[in-house]
Amino acid sequence: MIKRFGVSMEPELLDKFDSFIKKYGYKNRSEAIREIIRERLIDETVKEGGGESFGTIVIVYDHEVGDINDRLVDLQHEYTGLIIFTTHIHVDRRNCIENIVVKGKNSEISALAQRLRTIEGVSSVKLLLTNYTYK
Ligand code: NI
Repeated sequence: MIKRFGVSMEPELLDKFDSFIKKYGYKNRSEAIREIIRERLIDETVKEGGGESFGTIVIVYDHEVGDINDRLVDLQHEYTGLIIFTTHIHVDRRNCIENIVVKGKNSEISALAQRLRTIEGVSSVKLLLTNYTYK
């Protein structure tokens, strides 16, 4: 069942929203609002540590900093129940990208992402979670 409700907003914001809808090919405002709400609720679920998700953690690091390769391998071996696979890209002489695909509790995925952030030489950690329990 679908319920209707009214939304009020400034005309400038609505113009920007309509441009966004057109750019990304949404059928209408309702469809776009539903997707944005779902995304936001997933973020909240992650923050609260509830639920399970498939996720991807993308890290960028300099492989010449200290013993970073050993630290990254050791850390990933602590999470063998969470990590499905990892791909490694040699970007240039020093920089590497790893794409770590995970499935498990949001709280554990967030903890792994946070630990990756604290490793010296890691310059970027992006976490994307897809909570398949949301309709
Ligand atoms: Ni590399």
